[in-house]
Formats: sequence, C-alpha cells, structure tokens
Amino acid sequence: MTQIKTIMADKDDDGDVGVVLETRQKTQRPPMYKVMLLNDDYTPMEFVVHVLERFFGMTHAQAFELMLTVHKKGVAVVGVFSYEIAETKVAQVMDFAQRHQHPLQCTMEKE
Ligand code: TYC
Repeated sequence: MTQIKTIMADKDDDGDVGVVLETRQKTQRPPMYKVMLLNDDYTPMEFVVHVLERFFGMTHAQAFELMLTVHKKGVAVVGVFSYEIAETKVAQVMDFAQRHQHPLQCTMEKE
C-alpha cells in the first residue's frame, strides 16, 4: 500500500505555504505458514517424538509434550515458517513417515 504524507510549512514566515508530498511503499511482510501434525491411531508415539526432534529441532521433553498434545487434541501447530521452509518440513515428515510405513499426516496452512 502506498502512503502519502502531506507536509505544509512556512519556514521563512513570508505567508507562502509550500506543499511537499512524500511517498513511500509500506513494507509487506511475507505470509507465514503453520505446519501442523495430525493424530492417528497407528503411528507409534516414539516415532512422532523422533520426528519432532529430527525435523523441528525440539528437545526430547518438548517433543514428548507436543506429541501428547496432538494425541489428545487431534492436531497441533509444530512450527510457523515461510512458505518454502514449511513446504520442505511437510515433505520431509510425509516422506519419513511413508518410508517407515506409518500413516502420520503433516499439513500446512496460511497463518
Ligand atoms: N495416537 C498415536 C498412538 O496412540 C500417537 C500419535 C501422536 C500419532 C501424534 C500421531 O501426530 C500423532 N500411538
């Protein structure tokens, strides 16, 4: 969005009023994306904990707590990232789960 600021001044006090228009582009922050893990009945708890440690840099305690949140509530946000990073995390988790034949689902959603 372009913002226009109007400045009127009569610095030399001669009765003239100069008009200056300053324009600047308002900086847009890039949209951020929530990466979410979904609960299921089959993926082992320890596998989910490992995923959270490996791909989201969590300690074992943090990972265990978040895994339990997903287990109890059905879904939880595991991180918020730029589009490209979020997409990579989702792909890494889905690929890792598939390679181990677990039905774990990971999705992303615009914040
Ligand atoms: N509900 C699974 C179980 O009881 C554990 C689990 C937790 C699975 C989180 C997926 O995203 C998940 N083994």
